[in-house]
Amino acid sequence: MTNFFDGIEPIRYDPSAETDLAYRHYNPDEIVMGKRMEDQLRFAVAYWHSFAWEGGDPFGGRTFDRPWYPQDSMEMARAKADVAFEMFALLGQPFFCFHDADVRPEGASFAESQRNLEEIVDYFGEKMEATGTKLLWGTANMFTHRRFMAGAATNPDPDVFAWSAATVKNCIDATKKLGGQNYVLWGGREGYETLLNTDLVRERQQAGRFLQMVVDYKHKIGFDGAILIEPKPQEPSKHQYDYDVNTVYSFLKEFGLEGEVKMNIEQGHAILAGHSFEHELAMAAAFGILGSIDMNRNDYQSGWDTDQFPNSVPEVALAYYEILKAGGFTTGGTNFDAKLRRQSLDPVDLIAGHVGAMDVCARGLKAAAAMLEDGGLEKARGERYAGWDAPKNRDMLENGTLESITERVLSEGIDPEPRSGRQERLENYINRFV
Ligand code: XLS
Ligand code: NI
Ligand code: NI
Repeated sequence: MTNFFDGIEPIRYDPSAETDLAYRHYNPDEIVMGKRMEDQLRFAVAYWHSFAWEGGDPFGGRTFDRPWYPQDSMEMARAKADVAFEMFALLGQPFFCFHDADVRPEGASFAESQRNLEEIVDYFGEKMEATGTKLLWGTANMFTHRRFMAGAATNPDPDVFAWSAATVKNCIDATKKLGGQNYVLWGGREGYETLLNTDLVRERQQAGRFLQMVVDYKHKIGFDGAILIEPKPQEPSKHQYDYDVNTVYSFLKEFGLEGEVKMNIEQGHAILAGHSFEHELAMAAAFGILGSIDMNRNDYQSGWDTDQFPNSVPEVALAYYEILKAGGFTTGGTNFDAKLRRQSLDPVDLIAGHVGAMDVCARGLKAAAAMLEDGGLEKARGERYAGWDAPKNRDMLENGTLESITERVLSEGIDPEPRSGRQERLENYINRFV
């Protein structure tokens, strides 16, 4: 045991607790729509923000003071892992997620980085065995190091493409070895800053080939988790190729991968793309590619990906509504790709951030389940489209032509009668549950 979280007891479900370090809504064993709440929500801690990020922003460096800094040796990597797994246990967190660069020091060569990763993966394996914590997903950090400044798979330099392919291979191997349930690709720098120096046709081709290789490798080694792409419109690239769910879906179609790859959808990224989170979730569900979520929000005034813990029950409820409606998570879960504010220096802040977020999600999940069970929204939606149930209208959609429909409009004297969309009444309805 380290003494990092000294004085903090394991977090329990206790609605009448006096401390803020208790779950008031997250009750892992409570049944929500036929499943334990823990199995519906499938919470994960993001290793990078909680343990590797040092509190910097564009105007200032490190604010946190952690015993595993500087993060440049295997000894420190193990010290960091010790604390991480203690936090998972305190929270009762079933899952975590990591990038290679979060967990191992960068080596002097590719081979040394690879050895470092293998070593820490073995260390993780022992800890996972001992604590029961599972891996929701693994991923590669192909955006921080300067070699990736012009992209990874989409880099103009074939050597960077090669380095990236080898990196992803190692990270999929690590994920498989740890029983990871998904492998995520977020294309942080798979985009461009200026068209003046960019061949976007070529770069998209490279990204498509790269993803085909990832899928081939997954099948070759028998990794049975899902491959997920995490869309984001910009930041750090000005224009990212994986802008939003719709853009990624057409990319998957173009490269014949739509049956192979699903989405990891992040709340904050959806907003940056000019959508709501529930829009992105519903779109993915419609395409059959809803995989997992990053449940972290942004500051609505700043327009940046500020990665804050969620704290709005109504927003979260609408997201889980779409997820439950689509049948709930299978391999996916709720990852908190969230970091503390840089003034939140204390170990207890790290715990409190997660406790609050889990409670917000639990409340949202319960509200979403109640809305689905009540059926009010689906009933209203059904009524709105009921005209399409009439055989002649179904026939018009399936077999009509512009001429035959014109004929109908004239012969039946069709004259549409506008009807209320009832938005306010539906908003009031939602408010009864959240
Ligand atoms: C950054 C992304 C990143 C991915 C994992 O905006 O959200 O954290 O989730 O690479
Ligand atoms: Ni993000
Ligand atoms: Ni993310």
